Amino acid sequence: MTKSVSLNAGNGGETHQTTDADHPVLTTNHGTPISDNQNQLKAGARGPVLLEDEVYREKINHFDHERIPERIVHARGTAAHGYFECTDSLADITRADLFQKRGQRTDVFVRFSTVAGGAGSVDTPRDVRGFAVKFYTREGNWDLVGNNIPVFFIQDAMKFPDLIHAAKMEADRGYPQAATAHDTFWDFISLMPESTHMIMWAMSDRTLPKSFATMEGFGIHTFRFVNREGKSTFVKFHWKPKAGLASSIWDETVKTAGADPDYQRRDLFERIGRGDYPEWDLGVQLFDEEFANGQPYDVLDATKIIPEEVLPVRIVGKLVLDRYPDNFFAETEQVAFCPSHLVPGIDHSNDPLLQGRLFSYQDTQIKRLGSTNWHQIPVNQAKGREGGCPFHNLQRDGHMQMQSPKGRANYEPNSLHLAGEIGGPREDPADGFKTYPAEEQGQKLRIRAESFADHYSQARLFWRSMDPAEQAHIASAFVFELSKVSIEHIRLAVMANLRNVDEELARRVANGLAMKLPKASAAKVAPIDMEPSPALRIIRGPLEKHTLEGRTVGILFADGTDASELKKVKEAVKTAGGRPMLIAPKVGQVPLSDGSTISADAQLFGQPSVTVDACAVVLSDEATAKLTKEGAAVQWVMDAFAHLKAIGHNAAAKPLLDKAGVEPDEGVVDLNGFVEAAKKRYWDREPNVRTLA
Ligand code: HDE
Repeated sequence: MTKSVSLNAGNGGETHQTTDADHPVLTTNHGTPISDNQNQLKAGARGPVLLEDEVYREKINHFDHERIPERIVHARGTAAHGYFECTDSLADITRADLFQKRGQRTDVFVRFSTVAGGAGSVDTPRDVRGFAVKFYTREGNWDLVGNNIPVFFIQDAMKFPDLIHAAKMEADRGYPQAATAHDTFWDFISLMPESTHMIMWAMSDRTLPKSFATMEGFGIHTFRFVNREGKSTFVKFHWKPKAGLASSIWDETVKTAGADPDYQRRDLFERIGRGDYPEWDLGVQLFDEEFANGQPYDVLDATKIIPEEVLPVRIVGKLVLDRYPDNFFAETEQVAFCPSHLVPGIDHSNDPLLQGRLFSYQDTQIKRLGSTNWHQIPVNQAKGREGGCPFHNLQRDGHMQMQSPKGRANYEPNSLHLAGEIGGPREDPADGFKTYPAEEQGQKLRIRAESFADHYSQARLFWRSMDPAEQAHIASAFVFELSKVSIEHIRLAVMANLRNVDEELARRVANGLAMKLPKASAAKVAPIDMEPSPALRIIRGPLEKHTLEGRTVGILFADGTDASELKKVKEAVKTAGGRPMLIAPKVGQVPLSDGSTISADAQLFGQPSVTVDACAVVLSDEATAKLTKEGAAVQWVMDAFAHLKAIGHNAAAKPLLDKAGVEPDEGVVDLNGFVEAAKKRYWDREPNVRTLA
């Protein structure tokens, strides 16, 4: 029903809403049309408010209950719809529906998140990112709940509450929010040598992804594929970003948090909005028992990778995110993932971290969403076989039951169908999900396998595989984080562990802290030198991409800027696939050299250069003279230089660059060479702009 609403709804409470369009009539939750949405019901114009006002009570009551518990971890996130397309059939390896036919598409919903911060924290702390994918396959929902780092801090789920308590805000003071640089986190890490490999990743640029679209994803654990003949193959899952791997610089990410706390969710939203859909290849590492037994680590240990150079990643599909949710709460908040949600053809391994997760997620969803019926929330519903009901079973009732199943038979076996009544669904022994019948035997023990005991070889592998620029970032991150640790013995214990990773790393950290190196901690298993894996690099690694596609170029201009120069840069950026963003001291109509005016996309003070990938400065002599006295403009250029971005400028802008301390190098160019230069960061500049450990 639609009707136009009147300007002064009810008897007072003026509003300035437009009334010319047709709007649906505002009603209560129970459908009663509302005549006045501005005023409570009162006894007289200046009298007391009446308790009988159901319209007000319902509205405020619903509002009071708007918040649900935030996720205990991964509270802050954003999500998108899309599809998975099989590009290489795995029909011989798994019977999972989504991998059968080349070209076959499966709908997905993907949520990205930070781990430690609350829902209202920022997007760009140093933190692991969640990469959770719900595949709505024709044989049920499969949740691949992964991260952007292929290993984890702990080997056994028993330690998860301890890890998270140590990482989150300290119990007595309620801070720091979304940060690992504090005593309790490092205390825990220092006492858990098994966390050493993951902490190397956490201190690397991997925890500073530039955007969700430019990070890898990993299923982490070893899973099983099972084919139609019941044969099992072990599998590890990898998501490889089409936009390439790109991270931020620590100083940049800290400033981004202030400039735009929503930087990464905005980026995802805007990419999808402009049709620049984030895309990943899905790769698998497939192996058998014999391969597993031949490795110098246990494939069931989630603190270990299988280097890609040892076992190549085979690309079997692609993931495209092409639709933003209509409503953040209904979809992104209410989506609920469970690693225990499998489909025929995919099964778990005995990884004790994975096994522990199988219980935790269903448990937390019931708490968070308030009912065992959370699977009926649209974003969580199995879409099921074409034309069919999304799910059929005999589970009944519970809070917020949305279905009204027909018939008497809510038990099985039953024979009511013989009496012409509804008999209900039945199991399918031929095609239903079957657990892989792995042989198991042994005593019941609380024990860690001896094969999990090497905590340092892969941490060393990671360090030795890094580009020198990345090594400097890692050492500096340790120095920064440990500088925030106030208890000396914790710092020493961390350094004692680092000596088992690499003596030079430990020395650089000790130098950065101006502390003496302690003795190495006792390593249960002496680390070995594994062959370095260049695939682990971001900088100068196989997935680093020099491009403007998907990237934003900030163009700083002002009153009097040469109109043709401005137009030329803007067009050149567009032609190269980039997104030009015009930034000026005032956003309205900015007069240019030829008498025309143009509006800016953003104001200088609100759009610091940390928010863009490359920078152009196109100014007139007069504007430059003014802006050299404007802190925000000087800082804009100074940060662009310090964050190793390309800076293209016209001759008139040069004094601003000088004021900002910009020194000539191959990334500082005139406007003609700018677009080519803008496609990358200038890592070689870094030693000139900051002291690294
Ligand atoms: Fe999670 N994790 N986790 N986790 N996890 C949750 O489930 C848990 C682990 C991951 O966008 C919670 O719905 C345990 C590894 C992601 O909604 C909770 C253990 C990996 C998300 C939970 C782990 C992850 C979660 C909190 C140790 C990478 C966000 C809210 C055994 C493979 C999903 C929720 C989303 C969320 C438990 C370790 C990834 C409490 C017990 C390893 C991406 O159930």
